[in-house]
Amino acid sequence: MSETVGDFLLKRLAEWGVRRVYGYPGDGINGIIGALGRATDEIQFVQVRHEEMAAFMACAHAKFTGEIGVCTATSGPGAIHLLNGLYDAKMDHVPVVAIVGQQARAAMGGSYQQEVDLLSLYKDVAHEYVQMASVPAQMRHLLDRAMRIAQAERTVTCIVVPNDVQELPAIEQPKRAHGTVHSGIGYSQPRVIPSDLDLLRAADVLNSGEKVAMLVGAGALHATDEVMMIAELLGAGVAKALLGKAALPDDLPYVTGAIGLLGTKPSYDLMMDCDTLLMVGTSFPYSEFLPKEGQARAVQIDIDGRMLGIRYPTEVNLIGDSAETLRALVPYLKRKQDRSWREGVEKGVREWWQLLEAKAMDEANPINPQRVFWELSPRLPENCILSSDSGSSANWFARDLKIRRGMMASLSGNLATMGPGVPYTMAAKFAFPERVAIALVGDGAMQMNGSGELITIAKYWKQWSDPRLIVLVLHNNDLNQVTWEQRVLAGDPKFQCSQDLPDFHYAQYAESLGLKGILVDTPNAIGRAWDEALAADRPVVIDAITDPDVPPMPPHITFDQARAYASALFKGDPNERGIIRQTFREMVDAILPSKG
Ligand SMILES: Cc1ncc(C[n+]2csc(CCOP(=O)(O)OP(=O)(O)O)c2C)c(N)n1
Ligand SMILES: [Mg+2]
Repeated sequence: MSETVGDFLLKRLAEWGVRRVYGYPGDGINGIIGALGRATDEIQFVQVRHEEMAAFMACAHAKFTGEIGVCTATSGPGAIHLLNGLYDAKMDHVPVVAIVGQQARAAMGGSYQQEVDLLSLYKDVAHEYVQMASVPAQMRHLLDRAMRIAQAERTVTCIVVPNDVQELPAIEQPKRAHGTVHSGIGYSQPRVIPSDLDLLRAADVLNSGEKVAMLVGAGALHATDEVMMIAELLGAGVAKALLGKAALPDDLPYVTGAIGLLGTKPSYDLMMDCDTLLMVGTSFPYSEFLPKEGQARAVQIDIDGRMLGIRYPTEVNLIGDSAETLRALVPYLKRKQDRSWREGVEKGVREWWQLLEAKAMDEANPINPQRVFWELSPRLPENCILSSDSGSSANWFARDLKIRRGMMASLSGNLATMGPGVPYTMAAKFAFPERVAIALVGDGAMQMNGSGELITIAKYWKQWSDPRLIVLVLHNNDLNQVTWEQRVLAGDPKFQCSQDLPDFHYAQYAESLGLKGILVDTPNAIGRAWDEALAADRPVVIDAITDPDVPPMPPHITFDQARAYASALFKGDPNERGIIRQTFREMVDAILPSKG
């Protein structure tokens, strides 16, 4: 059989260095799936339960490896299913290429079955590059450009391939003629450093401040040493945006941890009291957690000029790679002699960790979710990879987990979608089968799609050299994060019709799939459950029965929020008694942070 367009597409993908494609078949991509079947030595096809999961996995592959993630789906419904995961990648600025099928060319425009206008549908998510192949001679440059643009722009690109085109004989190299395109392979990241003049302007701002705050995000993940070096010179405290959790280890005394609604009090204090702000690789959105306009002079570093100067009126905007730019700044910076600001930050951080421990050890009914995270921290294996879902788990992930050097951690930062926890973790295992991967997810996210994807884990785990993949389910029978947002932000009591979740036995279900399931329903069993899961010979689901009345509250609440919250209770919240009990415990902790 001669080489088809589908075969050539895969050969070219392999030449680009792609080793894995996440997806789900359908007759819109028969010609590509058939080719995948012939190319198994080069590229592994990972079959998911739902195309959205394939896109989440491609996104997580990109986040954890720095390489392009690739996913594929059939025309119409399959392509539609991919979208949410693709938006996750686009909004968190990681490169993903989607290869989707389409009806045969002759049918298009005929309101044919499964014919969806994919170029229009994908025009937003893949706006940097979405193209359809009409003839075999296009295949080479469409793929080359999709791969290169995804990397150059750190975004999602898409190629649409009608199913009949996939089966045609390949044209690897178009004849040289007017109207043909001749493309090649390869992309290397340029070295991007601001000009000396701009570095000098930035240094001037940073040198003249006395109370320097730093905020680091995903763009600083590869700049740990540089961020530490600058923080040391400037006597700064460093707060972390959610996606930058792994940029700095939490055992550094001046790291104030997460910022924002899911953040910490020392991060809040850092921002409220600083006179100078240095933002590195972050587009953290909430202005109420940043200094007031006029309070601080600010410098921002980002590799993408479009992301500069949009969160705070920064005085100096540096386009550059974070590590390179910080290194280039060093010679211009003067070490701050007065360390009193830094000492104050460190004191706040010490007290905060004590408070968090006290909060985690509070009794709850039956389990305090904070304690589940608190007990995990010292047990985290070296180099493990953590993925959180959206929900209350993201609060405890952000605040309570003490990350160490060498670990990775991610979640859906900007889209903040439910559902990526389990697929991210699986992508982590495919990319790094020798490392432990842990998903931290709510029961709502588990019911939405994690439970389906456990079947995929059951299908593949034996391929991984270290089979340890752990899914922690916070089993609170509630869409807890939103229940609390409704109380605190809107002043509405819990609406059980929308917030209660049906009960489900996650551990038993895991066992039914040949995985290990551990039910944890008393606080004393938490540590043992983590030990057992980390020593297991197969993937584990920890089903932790947690208390929905423990408030996943911001570090401080405003007067309006407190009033809304109180009025929600007076309106007859079904959980009123439990909430008052837990809130009282938390208040006592804040007053007496070092109690037991
Ligand atoms: C796809 C999607 N739907 C809805 C939301 C809104 N939302 C954010 S968190 C959340 C609740 C999650 O519940 P669960 O997974 O049980 O976690 P919990 O907060 O209870 O720990 C909801 C509904 C979202 N972010 N994404
Ligand atoms: Mg829940």
